[in-house]
Amino acid sequence: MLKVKSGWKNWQLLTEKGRHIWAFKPGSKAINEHLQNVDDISEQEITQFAEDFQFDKFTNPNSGDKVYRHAAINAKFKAFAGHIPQAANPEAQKVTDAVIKGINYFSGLQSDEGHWPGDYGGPLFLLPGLLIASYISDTPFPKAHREMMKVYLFNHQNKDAGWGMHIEGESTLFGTVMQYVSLRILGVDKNHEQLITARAWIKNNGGATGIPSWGKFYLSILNCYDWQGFNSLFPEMWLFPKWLPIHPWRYWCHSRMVYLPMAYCYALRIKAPENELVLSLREELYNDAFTAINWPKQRNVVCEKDCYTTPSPVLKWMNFFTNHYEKIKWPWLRKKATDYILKYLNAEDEQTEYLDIGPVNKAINSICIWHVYGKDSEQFKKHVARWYDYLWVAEDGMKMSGYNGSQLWDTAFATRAILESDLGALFSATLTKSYQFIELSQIKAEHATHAEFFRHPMIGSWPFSTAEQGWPVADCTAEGLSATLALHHSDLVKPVIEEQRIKQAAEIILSYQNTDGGWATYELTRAPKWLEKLNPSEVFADIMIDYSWTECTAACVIALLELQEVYPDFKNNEIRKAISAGIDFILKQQKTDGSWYGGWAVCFTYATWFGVEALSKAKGNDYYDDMILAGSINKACVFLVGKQKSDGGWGETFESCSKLVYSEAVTSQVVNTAWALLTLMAADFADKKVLEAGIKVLLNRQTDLGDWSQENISGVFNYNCMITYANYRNIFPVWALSRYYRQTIRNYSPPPLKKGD
Ligand code: LAN
Repeated sequence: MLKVKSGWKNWQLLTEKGRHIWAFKPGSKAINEHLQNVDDISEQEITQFAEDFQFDKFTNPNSGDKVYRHAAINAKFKAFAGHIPQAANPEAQKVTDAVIKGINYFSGLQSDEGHWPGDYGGPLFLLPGLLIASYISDTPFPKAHREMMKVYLFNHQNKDAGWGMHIEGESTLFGTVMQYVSLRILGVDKNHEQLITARAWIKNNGGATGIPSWGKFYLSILNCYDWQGFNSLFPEMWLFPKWLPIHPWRYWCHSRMVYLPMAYCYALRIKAPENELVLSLREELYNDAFTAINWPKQRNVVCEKDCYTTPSPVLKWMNFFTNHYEKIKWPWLRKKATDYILKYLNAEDEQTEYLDIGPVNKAINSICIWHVYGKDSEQFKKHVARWYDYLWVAEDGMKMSGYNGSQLWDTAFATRAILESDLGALFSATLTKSYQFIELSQIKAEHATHAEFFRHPMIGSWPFSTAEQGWPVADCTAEGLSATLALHHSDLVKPVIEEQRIKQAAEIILSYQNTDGGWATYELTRAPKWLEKLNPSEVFADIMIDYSWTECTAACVIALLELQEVYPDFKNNEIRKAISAGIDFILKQQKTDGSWYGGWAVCFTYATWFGVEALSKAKGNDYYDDMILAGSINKACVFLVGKQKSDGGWGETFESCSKLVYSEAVTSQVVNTAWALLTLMAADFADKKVLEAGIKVLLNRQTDLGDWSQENISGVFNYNCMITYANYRNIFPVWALSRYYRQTIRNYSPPPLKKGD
């Protein structure tokens, strides 16, 4: 058994319908009761944290989700006791055993309600926002949490004493100042060794005046930066006529929902009261005296190390006008704008049970709601209760997740991975639970205010995390549907998602298709591409509108193809057209070297897998010219074979995402290897030696229990920020091995199963 360190044991994950929160020594199991938590940590336990949560960033900045996994495995793990099929030769037996071991281990991590909780950290600018919300509202986290957050922040300091924008990134001013301020909020003395060196980093890089705009925003809230040094967010734009292409209802929902509360804070110039910490930070963060800084001049100053997207001349020109408008603004118009924004904030809170669409607006909405209704208001209390949904404990400490989890997404992938071969039938109990969770997560009702606040229709859709968070996503709907169809097809579960709900999901997918033939993330593309010229973030690219993506498109095409197999008469013409247009889009995205760029995971191996999976599934079915499909698939294979490393695996670094060129990792990575293998097998790649060499990497890296080690970070958003998908290291190797088993070994039919086995 895995040894659970004593400091880790005090942390327990409580889950309920996909909701998960980490609790320090929970007396009772109920989440809501536990949230009344008390500060019950002893000095001895704090010292224990320091010993038990050691982590070496310089060996690997990615934690392995060991706290959750060790506890889950100790509680639930049983070596596989079922019938192990005998293969024809030892090599084939190894693969068979690895698939069974891999699924068996992963089943041990499944929660009682059927999903796979996991670390979804990575970005380093999230926890600081939440800490600033807790600080300004004077609502501190329990001491045990605060201690664990410190552990995390200290653990991720780079060798040069700064912090990156994400755990693998080189130091940036944004990362460094935000972690520095967080540690100070958490009570760390400015003379702490790690803060002295961090301060030197900040000062050597020009001081906090050069922090990117989101940092300027947070520091202004904290009263450690002057609002005058912040470009106007022009709250009145919410009163524009809706037909204008620049009306914010047309923005990508994440930008819309972040700039909304930011505009509110800006309009009211919300800031913490001056106190000892604030005054001290003003001295600690700048090269000049705070009062001597010419703030308006700092608006566009951004440290070179941070700048990813240079502000366009159009944006500068717009800022010039909006900044001037601040001097002459009409109070009644401003009031009208902020009233509208507040109404919208309340609607977002209510529609998501106060989870909000993501970690950034979660923190900023909390600040607005605290400011408007006060600390004792019901609304604010509801916000605070949901702060915990975003916190995660791993061996590197307590972090803020990039979402309230990746529950549905991981469950859908895991289900399909397990069902890839007959061996999945040996795990019908796991699949029954996955099915329950998938069923639970499908969205069944519309909010009363959905149209008023520009939400895409959602009945029948699936979200990325949980139904209560409830923002539908196009490709999550596709994955939810594919997993459901695979489960129904397997005959291992009793179908409770009826035909009508399957068709609703298909209709939602159709409703999401853009005129370019592709699918975007949460909504249709609502404005032209030139709106990107107004991207004010400096640190992210392509955030202004919801773009069509290869991965999202492929997932939707695949789900529709699978639907056609089962319900050929349902909207046949419409679906066929949608599929063909989707394929067109995918083909257009292919690069001349045969690869596809991945926008949501690292990187070319990911999107190439999606592209090829969709095209090969469509082949031979009259949806498209098969010669063209074959040509494209072939090019993709040539690309992948060219990238195979000498050990037989594949490996990319996150720089593939930010630099847009394939960046080879020093060692091969099991997740990239699995994607490449899945692609080649989907393409029926002829040279089996290539496959065998890749499969060997997966086999050799599997641990005795059936896990794989955490390697490089796998996820990304907006090109420049990376995000952890802790379950990918299990899902994709299992999937690839299962496919290999199915294609090359399958000489075995599982014994008839009792359902619920
Ligand atoms: C996600 C996570 C899931 C991801 C996929 C489903 C994998 C993708 O195919 C579509 C886009 C989506 C839904 C996605 C979009 C951007 C998110 C929400 C995230 C990467 C998780 C966190 C990120 C969010 C924007 C983080 C907050 C940062 C801001 C810049 C607002």
